[in-house]
Amino acid sequence: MTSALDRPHSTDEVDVDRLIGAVDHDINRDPFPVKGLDHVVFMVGNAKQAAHYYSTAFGMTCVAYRGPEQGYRDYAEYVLTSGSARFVLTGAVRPDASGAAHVTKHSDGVVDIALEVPDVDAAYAHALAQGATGRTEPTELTDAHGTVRFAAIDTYGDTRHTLIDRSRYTGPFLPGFVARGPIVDRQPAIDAGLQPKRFFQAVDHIVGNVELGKMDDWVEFYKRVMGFTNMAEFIGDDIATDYSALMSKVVANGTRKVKFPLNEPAIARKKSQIDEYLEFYQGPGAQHIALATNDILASVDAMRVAGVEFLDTPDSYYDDPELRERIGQVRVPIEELKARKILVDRDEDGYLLQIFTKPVQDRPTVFFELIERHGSLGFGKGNFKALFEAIEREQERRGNL
Ligand code: TYF
Ligand code: FE
Repeated sequence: MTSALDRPHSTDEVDVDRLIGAVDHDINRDPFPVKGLDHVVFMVGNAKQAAHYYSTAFGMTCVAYRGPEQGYRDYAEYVLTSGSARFVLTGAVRPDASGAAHVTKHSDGVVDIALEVPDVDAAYAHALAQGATGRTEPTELTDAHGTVRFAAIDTYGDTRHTLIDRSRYTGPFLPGFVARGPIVDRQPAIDAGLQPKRFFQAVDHIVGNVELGKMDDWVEFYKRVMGFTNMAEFIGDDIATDYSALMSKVVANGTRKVKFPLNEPAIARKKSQIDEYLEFYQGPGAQHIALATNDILASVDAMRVAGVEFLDTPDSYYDDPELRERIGQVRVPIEELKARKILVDRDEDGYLLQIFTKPVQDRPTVFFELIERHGSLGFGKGNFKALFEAIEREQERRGNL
């Protein structure tokens, strides 16, 4: 359907910084310099099957592994990448490993949002001096590929931020991990033009859900501990009570490579989707991970073929003359977006295309977003109404509204 379209290709030469809306900024002047997102760790019930899912349905490539075979007796861990995005899928091998209790309580979820920093000791000391709770003291691991230094601090719920310096390391992930090849061979599908080489090239932002009344505390946490600043986009009282049933503010580091929207439930006419999350996740946690792509049409097509379910958007969204007026010219005809239920928003800096998956586990908790930015540094404010109506239709189907 889209072969004749103006389609970007060659994902190898993609400018990842542009895809995620990064801006010029010297991190060396920051109180807490952050180079970018290093990796995201998911604690899952069955890492072997999760690694297969993220390989087939998200087009990721397994690059490293550690488990009982390496003498790591409690867990099996698979490292998958897609461009600069790196996911670690961790599954307990023994019932007394703490990860098993984590899965019992939360089901599959994000345990660690790891940040790459130039100086682990300085970052950890600064964080603790600003009131953060230390989880792991600075630690060094060395093998034939070099040295990695890391520490970790607590954030919302049972989530942590590992702070890692891998500038002196050339191995596949961390000491202890062995290189491992892809789990599925996607090459024939790529060669046949059925799949893009990568479905996404980077993590754009990770959203945290926190309890009622706690959003501003967590905004202050990221400002104080990490020197992050507020981005303009937020969902305030007005939007919350009318249709979103949530409040949201965004904090980001100086380069905008690391962006953390923070949501709390709002008292509205309907049960908040954030309350539904907090109930099923048994507390605060990561709600959605937005994945940056340079070809959202190809990514959505490939993911749908692989069985990923996306939120529905009614045709009326696309047929509204006000939308066409607001959006103006984008790189594809609106009909191509309508066919895939992709949302579009424009602000003073440019436009963005975005779409949301349904939750990716049985509990209505973690989901993903695909985002294709064209200048816009926003989060789709113009889509909030259509998006939250779609989420509420799903809540209703689950009997949680
Ligand atoms: O990250 C964001 O802010 C957008 C919008 O529950 C959004 O993706 C905000 C809250 C939410 C779902 C999406
Ligand atoms: Fe988002």
